[in-house]
Amino acid sequence: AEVAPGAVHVPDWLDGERQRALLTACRDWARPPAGLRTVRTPGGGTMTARQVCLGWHWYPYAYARTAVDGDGSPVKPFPDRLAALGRRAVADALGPDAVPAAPYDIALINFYDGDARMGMHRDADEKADAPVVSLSLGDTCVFRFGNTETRTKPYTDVELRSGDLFVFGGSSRLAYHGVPRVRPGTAPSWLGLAGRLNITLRVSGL
Ligand code: MD5
Ligand code: FE
Repeated sequence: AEVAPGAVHVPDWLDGERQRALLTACRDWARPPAGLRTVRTPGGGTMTARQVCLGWHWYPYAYARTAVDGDGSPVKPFPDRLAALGRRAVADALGPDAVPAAPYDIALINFYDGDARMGMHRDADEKADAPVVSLSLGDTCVFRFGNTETRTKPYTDVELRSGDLFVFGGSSRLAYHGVPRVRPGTAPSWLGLAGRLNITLRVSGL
């Protein structure tokens, strides 16, 4: 379903086997060194979703090659199979002509427990305008897709469930968005995940 120009939601894009395989890989990537961390914001706050990065390490508001706000270790490599997954996601959601020439080279993996949230923000730290690919695992969340001008209305709330794909391209690439709530206990029982996990694939342009 196209929520806005270039913003396409594809429910149930990942089958159960792929969801389980991705979850296993995410648990592995979350281990030290350069593993899961709490992100501290410049104002002295902390993000409630914890994060691990592959390829490039994101910190507010830039990218580095080491976990500069974690243990300082080199960031884990970005696997080729995630680049292939990113291309396939864009082709399925937006069509083959929308697949970027530059390879996907960043994964940001956010872990949400039952009361984690993500405030309204824009993703503007990449130097490329390639579509962002978002994959959800575990608990359902309310995803708030906003506008390019303000953090406030108008916005559209969409429920993202385990296995869903969302691609943000075109004029939606720089829209404000956030996760106002997670619905605890809604993950499929066969997945074995308490909480929600979101993987975004990005082109750094770096
Ligand atoms: C999440 N993550 O569910 C979301 C999914 C983040 C983040 O927001 O920055 O890690 S990615 C949503 C996204 C990316 C780029 C553009 C737009 C949404 N958008 O225009 O709405 O953890
Ligand atoms: Fe974002």
